[in-house]
Amino acid sequence: MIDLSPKMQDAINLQISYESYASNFYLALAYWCDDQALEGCKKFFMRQSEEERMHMLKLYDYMSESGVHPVTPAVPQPPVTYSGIQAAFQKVFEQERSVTLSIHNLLKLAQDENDYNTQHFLQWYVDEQREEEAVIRTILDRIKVIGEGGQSLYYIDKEVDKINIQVIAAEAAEKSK
Ligand code: OFO
Repeated sequence: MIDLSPKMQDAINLQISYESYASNFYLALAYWCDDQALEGCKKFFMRQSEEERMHMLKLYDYMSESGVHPVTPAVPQPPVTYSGIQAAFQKVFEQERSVTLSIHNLLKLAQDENDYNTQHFLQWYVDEQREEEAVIRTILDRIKVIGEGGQSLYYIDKEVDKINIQVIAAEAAEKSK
């Protein structure tokens, strides 16, 4: 049984709400892409939405293992529309940066409390955030190179689809280790 302080329980519950929001944020974005006929981007965000849900569920399980009942959060409304695909990915980058910050704050709390189990548990999230930010940076760089006018949306969508396939392959390789 893991011993979680009341402060740590609250902080993990807050992180549950962030992961839950992230899952809905990506779901809404996937269907904005659907409206724009951006199939590759839609697939990318649908997978990301599933991943965020899995991140949330990992936190539920961690709380539950420690004998604490996790709180299922009310989730704020994510954005419904964007001015363009570059603005959408820029928003994604900001979203991921804010989650990275909250994971780092959680880790700092675990260190301050000498909670070694939670420090170890959170390392997975630290790595995950680093990888997610790197993927989004790559996409933003490619959008800058391709440009956003005329037929470039078609090429951006193809690039994002390609990157999505690479992410899925990398995850499968990681799981088979
Ligand atoms: Fe939960 O991985 Fe990003 O936000």
